[in-house]
Parts: sequence; C-alpha cells; structure tokens
Amino acid sequence: MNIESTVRSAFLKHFTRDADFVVKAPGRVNLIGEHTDYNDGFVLPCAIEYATYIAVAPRTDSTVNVLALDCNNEVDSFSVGQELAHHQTQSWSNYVRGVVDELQKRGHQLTGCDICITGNVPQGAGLSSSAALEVGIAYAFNHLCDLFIERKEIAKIGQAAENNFVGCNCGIMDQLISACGQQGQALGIDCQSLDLIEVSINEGMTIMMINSNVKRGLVDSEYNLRREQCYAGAEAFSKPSLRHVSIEEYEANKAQLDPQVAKRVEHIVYENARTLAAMQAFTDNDIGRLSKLMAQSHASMRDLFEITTVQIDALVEIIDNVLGDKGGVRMTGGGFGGCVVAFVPNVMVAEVTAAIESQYQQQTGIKESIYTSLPASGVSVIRA
Ligand code: GAF
Repeated sequence: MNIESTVRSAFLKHFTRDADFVVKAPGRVNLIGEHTDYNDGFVLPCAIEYATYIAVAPRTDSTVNVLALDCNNEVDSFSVGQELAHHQTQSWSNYVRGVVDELQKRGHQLTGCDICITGNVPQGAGLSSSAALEVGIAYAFNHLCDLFIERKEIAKIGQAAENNFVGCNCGIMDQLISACGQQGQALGIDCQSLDLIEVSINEGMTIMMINSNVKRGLVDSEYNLRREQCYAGAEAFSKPSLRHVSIEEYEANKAQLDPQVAKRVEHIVYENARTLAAMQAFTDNDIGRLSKLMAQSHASMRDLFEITTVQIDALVEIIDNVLGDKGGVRMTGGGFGGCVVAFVPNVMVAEVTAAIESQYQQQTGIKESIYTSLPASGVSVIRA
C-alpha cells in the first residue's frame, strides 16, 4: 500500500469517515551551503521523494484532533480560536501546535478539523522531517480555511513555529525548500532576499543520502552555540551578518578575532563562496569542480565549524575513495550525526554502495541506511 492510501485508511479507521484531502510535504537534502542560512548567506538544497503525508477533514466545531501514526498512534486534541499551551509529554505535538499558534498570531481564522499524520522521511537523520511536518500542517490549514498564504510565507510560519514554540533557533532553508522545491531542480537560495535560483540536476547523476545512524546528541545546544559564535563574528566586523563579510576582509582581520570565532567565521565566508561556485558548477555540469567544492565544504565543517563526527568522517572517506573526482560527497544538514550526501554517476551507484556496505560497519560498529532520490517538488495537496 502506498503512503497516501495508508494515511487515508488510518484516518477512516480512527475517525470513522473519509479524509477530504491529503497534503504531501517533502524532506530535503542540502547539496552545499551549511549553516549559512542564518548568516543571511547562500544554500543549495533540493526537496526529496521522502515526505510527510497529512490527511485532513473539517469539523463543525473548533476542536483539532491529531493522530500521529509514526509516534505509537498518539493523539493530541486542542481548540483553535484561543491561545495554545505547550504539550508537556508529546514533543511531536508541539510542531503542530506551534504552526497553529503562528497562524493565529498572524490573524488567520482557523476551523476545527481531524488530522492523521504519517510519512517516510527518516526521523533524526538530518533530512528535515520536522520542517516537512511544519510546512505540511501550515499548508493543510491554508487549504482547509482558504487562507491564500503564499509558499515563502508558509515556510516562514514553519520556521517561526520551530523558533518560538519548539525552541530550536533554525534558519529558513529546510522549510523554504519543503515549501518551494521543484521537480528535477535544486534551488539556490539567497537567505537574505529569499530569491530562488533553479539549478538543474544532471539526469546521469544520482543523489545518494547515507545515514550514519549516529544518534544525534547535543544538536540543539551546539546548533544554538554556533549561531551565537557567528553573530559574535559579525559583530566583530560591525556587520549585520556574516553575509556582509568578504573573504578579503576576513583574511585581513582574522588575527584580531577570538580564535574559535575566527574558525566559525572562516567556515561561513568560504562556504558562501563555495555555494555560489557550486551553483555554477552544477549548471555547467563540471563534476570535477563540484567534487573539490564538496570536499572543501566537508573539511571546513570538520576542522573549522566542528560539527562532524568520526563516523560521518569515515563515511565520507569511504565514498570519496571510490568516487575520486567523478562525484562529490560531504556531510549534509545541521551536523553531529545524521546523513552524508553524495552526488554519484548513475553507473557508480552500485560500486559506492558496495564500498559502504563492506567498510562502514566494520570501521564504526554501526550499520548505515542508504537512500536515493530525484529532486522533488514542494508541498502539495493530493485530492481523492
Ligand atoms: C538545520 C537547520 F534547520 C537549517 O536552518 C540549517 O541551518 C542547517 O541545519 C545547517 O545548514 O537543518
């Protein structure tokens, strides 16, 4: 049974009526440009074929009932039209409540509804299952209540829910690509203007995502700390954000910076330049150049931003040894575990897979999971 049928039949079984519509919101993989989004810089993600599915039917009262199939069939119930409190025990509920809260704060009038949620975005893998849920819920209410909210605003509402209600100070990348993704394209995002540049992905190449299955620890505290260090860096240059610090300015002044802040700033200013260069390399199909840029990005995350793990570094090395300059590989996402992304010629996917399967577990004691995806489109409504 496909996931849409699963979510519809679970809805029917639980709520004893049919869902009106199903929203599909994709996860994402970031090809390059890590931790640059909250520095007003550049990122290059694409939406993936793994998605969150949300079945919805309206109610005539103000109650919202939410059934989460992937969280032991837990249920949450609350009312719209009033201030929302945090759920004390079900962390997933706060992503839903947070989005409803942000919609209401913006003055949108919401009606009650029944909701059933499931999906196949691997959770805790750095492929943005949380952003997919936030964007999916915002889009579901947008459709249900005829709110006519544009896609970039949907993304901002999802991000605000995560910042203000869930308490993670994430940037805009994950929600924006889940809302605005384009089939067959990665999107270069200018995180200051939110301008989007479509970057076609060569059909002869496969995007592989390899989950290190390292349980991510300290993610929120370390993530928020990196943010503070970046802000301290921008302040040292008297700039509103690191987007406005050039490589030349950094190189001329780095000796005056606190050494740890200098490392964080160096990652960001060079990562922004690499991301712009990678957009051009994807467009030119210059795989050798991409290979170098992705390798530099990974080394910078490892040595300067210090967000990789030994297992992630091992995975990157195993893949790099096979690919050489025929493809690229680097960690993707917030860091401290999660996934590696590899851009691999279709004809080399089997060889890369075999190398991972024979070496990763042997070196680290952990079994990986491997996914592939074409660039997918952003959030959408699937009608019955
Ligand atoms: C996480 C965040 F949610 C994004 O906003 C981004 O900062 C990313 O880490 C790192 O590039 O996914």
